[in-house]
Amino acid sequence: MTDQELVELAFTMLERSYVPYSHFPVGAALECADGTVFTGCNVENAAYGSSICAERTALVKAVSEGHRDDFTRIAVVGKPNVGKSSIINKLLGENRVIVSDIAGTTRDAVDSYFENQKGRYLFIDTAGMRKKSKVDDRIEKFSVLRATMAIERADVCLILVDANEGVTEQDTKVAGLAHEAGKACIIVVNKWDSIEKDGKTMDKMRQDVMRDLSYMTYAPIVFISALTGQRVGRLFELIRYVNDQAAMRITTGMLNNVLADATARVQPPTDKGRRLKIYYMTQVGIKPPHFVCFCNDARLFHFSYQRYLENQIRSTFGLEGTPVRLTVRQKGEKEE
Ligand SMILES: Nc1nc2c(ncn2[C@@H]2O[C@H](COP(=O)(O)OP(=O)(O)OP(=O)(O)O)[C@@H](O)[C@H]2O)c(=O)[nH]1
Ligand SMILES: [Mg+2]
Repeated sequence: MTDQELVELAFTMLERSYVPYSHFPVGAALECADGTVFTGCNVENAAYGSSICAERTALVKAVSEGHRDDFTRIAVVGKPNVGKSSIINKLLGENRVIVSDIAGTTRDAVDSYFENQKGRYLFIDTAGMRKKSKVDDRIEKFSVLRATMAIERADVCLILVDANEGVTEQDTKVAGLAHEAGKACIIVVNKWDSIEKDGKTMDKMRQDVMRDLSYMTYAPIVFISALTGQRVGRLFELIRYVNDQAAMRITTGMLNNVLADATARVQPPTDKGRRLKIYYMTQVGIKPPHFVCFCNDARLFHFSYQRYLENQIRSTFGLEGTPVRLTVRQKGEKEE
């Protein structure tokens, strides 16, 4: 495909709007009339960016990226205009993806590979998830689908929240997708520069976030500004940290020590004189860490006791930033 054909294709796609384009070439470059160059865009984003930045004067070029497996994959998710693209540009130290105050600037997932002394990263910029409305039902569906696909591909999700608005319904939805997918997560409160603060603002907001995303209290919360760059650099270490935590393997011996302590401290529940007995526990998977508990009667293993065990495991081993899975098996049940 020639560059000219690519440009044509990109604009045709734009006019049709909202068809899943993920199979189109990534690695396009865009040069705006003012000389700003964006690299690593996909065609659609480049074309859209050019229509914002200049009157269809973009130079769009396809570059094949090839397969790169040893990169930590990070999905940057959140509602339109929260600053997803801005954060990626700041992390990469260059204008890799297109930023504007028009909600819906990023139209499809855009991959940016990046390497520094801390590691190798693939940042996936995503289309912001929009508010549900009857008129835009189709758009809503696609933005959810796209975010879901990006989350599926990722090792770590950066869940963006706007400091001006706090956690909104859409944020809860995005965070829920990442949690359900079992991905390591970091909650990133962006636009920290733009709110009035006193000594208590950060603690207050941290508490609000933990209350609103109560199923995700394992996720670290950071307060940054993609505009000024405040604390953005810390994300590299944090990404590596939560990714390592999600890949942690705990030996059966260590797990059963925790189990013995936990059951001695808080007795397992009983029902009609029958007490839950947990025989042993073992880890069967990583990313997220997955534990299987063998017991005498799964019906006695109430959710609250599972939660208690999970907390005991977390307080011993950390597992920060990652959800965990706990499967209960009754003795006699077949192992898969
Ligand atoms: N004050 C302030 N503005 C920011 C910050 N980060 C981003 N912005 C602005 O917010 C607007 C949206 O930024 P984008 O990075 O395009 O947001 P996005 O989440 O990628 O948006 P979509 O691609 O439309 O979903 C732009 O005008 C940015 O300059 C920040 O930390 N502080
Ligand atoms: Mg964007």
